[in-house]
Order: sequence, then structure tokens, then C-alpha cells
Amino acid sequence: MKSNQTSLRKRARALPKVAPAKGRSSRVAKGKMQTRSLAKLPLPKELLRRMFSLMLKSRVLEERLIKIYKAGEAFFWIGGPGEEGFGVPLGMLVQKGQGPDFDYLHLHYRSTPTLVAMGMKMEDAVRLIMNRATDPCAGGRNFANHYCFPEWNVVPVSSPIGVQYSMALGTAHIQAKRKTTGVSVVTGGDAGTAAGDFASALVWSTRPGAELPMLITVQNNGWGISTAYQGQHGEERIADRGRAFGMRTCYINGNDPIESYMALSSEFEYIRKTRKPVLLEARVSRLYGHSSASGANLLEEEDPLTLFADRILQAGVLTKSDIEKMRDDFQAEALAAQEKVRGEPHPLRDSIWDHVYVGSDNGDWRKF
Ligand SMILES: Cc1ncc(C[n+]2csc(CCOP(=O)(O)OP(=O)(O)O)c2C)c(N)n1
Ligand SMILES: [Mg+2]
Repeated sequence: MKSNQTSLRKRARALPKVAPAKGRSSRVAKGKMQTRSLAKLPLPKELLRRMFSLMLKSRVLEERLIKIYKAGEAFFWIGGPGEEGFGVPLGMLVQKGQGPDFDYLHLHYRSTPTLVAMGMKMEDAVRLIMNRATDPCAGGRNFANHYCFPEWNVVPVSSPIGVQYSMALGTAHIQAKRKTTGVSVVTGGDAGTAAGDFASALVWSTRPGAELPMLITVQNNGWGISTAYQGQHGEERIADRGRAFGMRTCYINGNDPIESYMALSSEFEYIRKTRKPVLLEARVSRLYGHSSASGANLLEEEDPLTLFADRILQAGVLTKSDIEKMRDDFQAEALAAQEKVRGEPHPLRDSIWDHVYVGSDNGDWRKF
């Protein structure tokens, strides 16, 4: 086990740093985002504070989920530490609500930062990982980070990777047909883009005259479990694959929340206005490895949270003691959530077929 962890750590170190974006698909990354003084930070102070606070909250929550798993109070952990610099701005910018007038979210299993930014309560993430009947996503019957919030158009996260790209075509089609301003947002990992569903999303979202209002995103962390990106992709960037379809593309450093926020703002604006799709690739980190199956231990990769903390400390947006207080408060909140949820019931066997089919008319397949 130990040698496995060491070799994972070594491999993580061997990953290339996020390269500065170049070429046609790098509108935002070419901007002047690398400034280090308050005067030049291109977003309002209050927004920066809120963004940092949500990133920290998401990280503290994920670390609590890992502790819950390691303490034997959950069967499995998978999640998004390392993706806060992209996931939080995404959650802050979606038009949240139910139905085609609002954005749909077809997320994958690293989306805690997005849900935290949308207002998910910590205890709901804890209920999901601890498989409690009180879990609003699945009644205690799904994996950690497999969220589902119908009231926010967050469709159920699927364990088979990639399928969300073709599911998103359906909601985007309705949004296009009804001429709403809603966008169908889809997220996924780099390895998942090898699945046919990803190609289907590119093909079906870009049909001339029948384009779909989709924000198709890929969070590229350089890994598909233990398979390195470099050995699998002939293309320089995943975003480049959109060029063949004549669609707008964008490549960003997802470890920089300011760059992410600005890129996502302008891509959302473009899609809401033109009703055409965008393919956006964000380079991110995978800070605790793939999942509990690979140990869920901290690896040496670029950490978007500490990088952002340095920037906002230098810029005077927050002080060290502000950050410490925030962290203490979030840690207390996460621990209280665990203690509360520990006392909640597990689902009983009579609920096993609930929500398997809409309306449950055909829920009891054994009668077929
Ligand atoms: C269709 C399918 N094939 C294989 C798997 C097993 N699997 C789970 S996660 C994963 C790697 C996914 O890597 P990537 O898409 O880059 O996302 P990441 O986990 O790196 O965020 C694989 C192969 C699966 N869940 N579904
Ligand atoms: Mg990956």
C-alpha cells in the first residue's frame, strides 16, 4: 500500500504544470490575469471574498467526507478537491432554478465545489456519503458526490463516465425549442472524452441551423484513474476538437478562479445570446487522487486554494486571521453535520425501488 502511494505521488509530481494557453482557443488565458496587486485584480473585492470563502468551504467539506470514509463511516469517497478554482465560479454563475428557463447541470462526480457555490448544505453531502434515508439526492442509495437536486435542474450524476454529454443534448434541445435563455451545462473528465457520448455532444450541438445552447466543459486533471493523459491523446488540447465542428472553444487554467470566473462569464453570455454551444477545457488538479480506491491521500499538485489565498492576502482582500476564522467556522460546521447525520436512519429495504422509474408506475419490475 505504502509503495503504491509513493509511486502515485511521484507520478503526480511528474505531471506538467498548467501551460499558458495559446492559439485560437485561448481567448481568456491570454488576458492579464497574472497580476498580484489589489488595484489590478479584475473582480470586485466582495466577489473575491465570496469566491474564496466558497472554495474553502468546499475543500473543508471534502476533507471531512474523506475523514468520514477513513473513519469507517462510509463505504467510498470520490470528489473534487483541486477543482474549486473552476467549480466554484461555475456554481456562482449558473442561473439556478427548475425547468427549461433555467440552466441544467449535467455534472460528474467532482462537483462538490459547484454545488457548494449554488448553496448546497454541508449536511446534505454528508447524508449522501453516509447513505442516510434523509439524503435528498438518492435517499441514501448512491455514491458520494453523485448529486441530484431537481429544484436546481441538477440531474442525477451518473457513475458510468461520459453519458452526461449525450444526456445534456436533451435538455439543450428543449431550451432551444422553447427559446429560453437557459443553458445546458455539462462537466466531465479528460478520460471520459474518449467515450462516444462526448463525440455525440459535439456532433449534435453544432448542426448548422440547429445549434444547441450548451456549455460543454472538460476538467482536465491529466489522469483517468491511473492512466496518464499523455499516453492517450493525440490532440494537443481537448478543446481543439471543437474546431472541427466550427464551434467556439476555450482553454483556461481552472486552478485560477479569477480566470475561470471571467472566462465562464463571457462564455455564458455568448451562449445566452447566440444559443450556440461552446467547448471549454479547464486544466485542474486532482489533489487526493482518484478516489478512496487509490487511497484518498494528499498529493503534491498545484493547489488552487493556497494559490488564491496567497493572491488575496497580498492584495489585502482578506487577512490571515480572516482566513483562519473562516476555516475554523467551516470545520465546526462540517463536524456538526457529521455528528447530526450519524444519528439519522439508514434507508429501509421497502424503499429500494423508490425513484427507479418516474412516478414509480412500473417500479416493481418483479411483476413484469
Ligand atoms: C463507462 C465507464 N467506463 C469506465 C469506468 C471506470 N472509471 C471510473 S472513473 C474513470 C476515469 C475517469 O477519468 P476522467 O474522465 O479523466 O475523470 P477524472 O476521474 O480524472 O476526474 C474510469 C475509467 C466508468 N465509471 N464508466
Ligand atoms: Mg481525468
